[in-house]
Amino acid sequence: MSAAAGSSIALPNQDALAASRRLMAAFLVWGFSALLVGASIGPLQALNYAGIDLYPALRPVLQSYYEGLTIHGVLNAYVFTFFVVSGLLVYLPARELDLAPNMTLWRLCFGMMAVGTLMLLYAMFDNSSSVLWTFYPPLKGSPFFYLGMTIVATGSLLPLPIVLDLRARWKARHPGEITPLVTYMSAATMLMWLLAAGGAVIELVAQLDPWSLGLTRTVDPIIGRTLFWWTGHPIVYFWLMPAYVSWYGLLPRQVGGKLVSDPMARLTFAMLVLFSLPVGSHHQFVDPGFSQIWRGVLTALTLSVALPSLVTAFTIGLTLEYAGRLRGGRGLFGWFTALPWSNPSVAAQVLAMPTFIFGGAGGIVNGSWQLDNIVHNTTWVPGHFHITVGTVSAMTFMGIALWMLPHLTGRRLLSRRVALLAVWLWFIGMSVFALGMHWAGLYGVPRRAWVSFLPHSVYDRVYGLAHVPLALVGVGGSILWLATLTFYIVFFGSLFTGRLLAPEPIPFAQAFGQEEGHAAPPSALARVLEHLGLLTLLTAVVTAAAYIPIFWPFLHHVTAAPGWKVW
Ligand code: HAS
Ligand code: CU
Repeated sequence: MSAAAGSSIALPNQDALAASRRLMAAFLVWGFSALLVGASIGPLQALNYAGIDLYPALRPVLQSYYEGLTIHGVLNAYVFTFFVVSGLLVYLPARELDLAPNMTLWRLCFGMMAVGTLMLLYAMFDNSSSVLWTFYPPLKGSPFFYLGMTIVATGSLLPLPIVLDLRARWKARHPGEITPLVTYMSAATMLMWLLAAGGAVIELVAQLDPWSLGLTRTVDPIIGRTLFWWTGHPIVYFWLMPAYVSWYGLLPRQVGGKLVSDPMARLTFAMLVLFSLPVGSHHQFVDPGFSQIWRGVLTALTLSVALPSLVTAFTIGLTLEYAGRLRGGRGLFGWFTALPWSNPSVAAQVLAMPTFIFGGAGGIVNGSWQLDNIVHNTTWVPGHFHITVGTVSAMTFMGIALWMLPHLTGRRLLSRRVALLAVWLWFIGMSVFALGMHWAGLYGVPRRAWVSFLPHSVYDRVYGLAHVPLALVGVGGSILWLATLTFYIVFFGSLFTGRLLAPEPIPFAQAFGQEEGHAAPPSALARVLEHLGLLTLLTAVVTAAAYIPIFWPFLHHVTAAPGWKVW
């Protein structure tokens, strides 16, 4: 039951509810369809590292490893996540507050991202834009790629005014109360994204769009990269925070317990807003133009961004333990095995957690300047992000889809067993794959390399030492292919099943101290953290303080590079 239930706010009428359910379903289906295409290409890349080159068999659909990798990265990292997040961060707050969202803006968001996606698909599948997900200049793709990316990125900002409007309308009727938790977390995520998206939008509008259209002849690569990472680091929290919305705001009820601390959830989100922004250049430890002092500062700042996730590990860990003990779990780990593992939505989200412990530890290695010199640009880095975005975000979004599809469509899930099989296969496949990628990275195997294109004798000579980890990569990728297949049988199959007898509710969680239907008296911490506007302003100031010294010398020594097409 929502925190606002029982209050004087009128429910949106049935037509409005049905319309918002339909649009949310459209966001889910588009997002997951993008993941289907993106994820289907993944095993080819895994087999590439295992020395098996399947690309020649795929012409003319895919010309090269690099084309496939670009489609994989763009569809999974941008299109899948943006659609799912832009749906969830409007739908969940609107339902929590029992208010109708601004449907015009929400439809515009969907429409812009859909048009942008079609442009990206066109530019990628005609092999004009194999510039990978980071689209670093001076690699030069077609205008459709950059314009499509600009439209998708701009569209992804539209949930911000919608959620702020919902919050303002709710606050007008509840003077003095603090924002209900899911809405708070959604608004914080979107405010973070507003500040974060600035870098890529400036890069696209000021540099890459005019350059690809032929209006300018050259481009400055280091300014482009720095603008990219201003967005490219915090974007990972635009993938993570919506997963945390589910872990804090929904999962506690799904496991049959309560969230142990509402203020800790708010603190986590406030810290994520503040700490995500100034650290983007930790992706540039080996780029020229950064002083030693800056590299040291970036290392320290990066360690701070791990703090909110450490808080999450303890808060969610305790929340799960509480639920497990309520369910009769005993002993050191009995609570863990007592969780409702037969619920595939729960299994998907909880399995992502132990994986993320390793993802987080690897992140701390990456964030340490000296250690990053060992792993940078090796397969270690994609190993890291497959057990972060590829598990925490992807598995949590899958877990959400598994209760949300029945909730939205009124139809039952095709099969809980097949769904369970899918999430376990995803977990096992991703773990094996990531183990191999990290391990191979320590042998210096480069990321983003079409190694299987080499003659076998050369491949064996150069990568022979790493053959065990590279075989694991191939095996993990193949298991992931099975996981994808089984998940999509359930996902699409569930759109055509029989009707549910009773509607599937949204599992909004209660926190300790809250009674069903009544908001808790807010803690002092929650009251302080309620000032999201001030937090955003502070973050903007800190971000400017971090980036002005970085950009200043670059703007005074501009490099004019012509475009390259190397594929
Ligand atoms: Fe990262 C590179 C640093 C987190 C994604 N990262 C990447 C790239 C991506 C990415 C996509 O500093 C590659 C970009 C590219 O193409 O070049 N990352 C970090 C740090 C963190 C971190 C410090 N990354 C993420 C998340 C991502 C993500 C989250 C996606 C969603 N990353 C880096 C750095 C690089 C980098 C450098 C550049 C490397 C290079 O050389 O290029 C931190 O936020 C991590 C904090 C996380 C934790 C873990 C907490 C654990 C939790 C689970 C709890 C478990 C429970 C269960 C409750 C401290 C919350 C318990 C029960 C049991 C019984 C087990
Ligand atoms: Cu980063």
